[in-house]
Amino acid sequence: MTTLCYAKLTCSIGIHVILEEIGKPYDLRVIDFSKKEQKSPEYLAMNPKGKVPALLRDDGSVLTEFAAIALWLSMTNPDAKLMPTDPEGMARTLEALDFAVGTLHMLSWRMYRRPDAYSSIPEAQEELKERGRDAVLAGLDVVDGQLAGKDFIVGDFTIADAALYYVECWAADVAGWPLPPNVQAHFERMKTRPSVQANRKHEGFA
Ligand SMILES: N[C@@H](CCC(=O)N[C@@H](CS)C(=O)NCC(=O)O)C(=O)O
Repeated sequence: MTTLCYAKLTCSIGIHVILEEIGKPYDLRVIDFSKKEQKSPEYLAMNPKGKVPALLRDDGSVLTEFAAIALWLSMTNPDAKLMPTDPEGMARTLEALDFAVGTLHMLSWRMYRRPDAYSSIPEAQEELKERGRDAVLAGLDVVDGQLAGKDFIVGDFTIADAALYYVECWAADVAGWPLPPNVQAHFERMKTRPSVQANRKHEGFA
């Protein structure tokens, strides 16, 4: 059965939401970061990147990287309609997904959350945290403009909304930052979806 390697409060939240949207049976393999399980020999043998998400597929192969996993799941489950099929809709979905994963997460949130990955100097780490927070908030302002008058980032719900959701969850639930109004409305809308509720239950956000 398809197995998602998942760790608490990580970007694997977004893939969990996508699997719930698809509604087919899957397993969650929880990787405990507090025990550094992502760097254990067993995990590295399966995913040498030592990161989540990783998707173990029915044929035994492993797929990594949020965008690749999300795209593969959407294309192999067309009935779930998680990705537009027209070129413009596809491009806009990837544009929004890459902004969430590549810019808001990897370039911005990571700097706020893991300043130690960039510097061992305490003063520099403080500055990195500030810059990371400012970059996430500036990016969410851009998304706020894109969401004006819309329920989802591109037409109906897509894999890009699942990516945006995990960033919203980090900003609002983890960091406690106020979200801009359209982003806040999107976050609330996401929380009404059974897929997101299943993840929030799993994460302990009742
Ligand atoms: N580029 C990867 C990033 C994955 C990533 O950074 N995952 C983090 C959790 S959000 C992780 O596994 N970190 C563990 C570590 O660095 O030890 C993707 O898009 O999936």
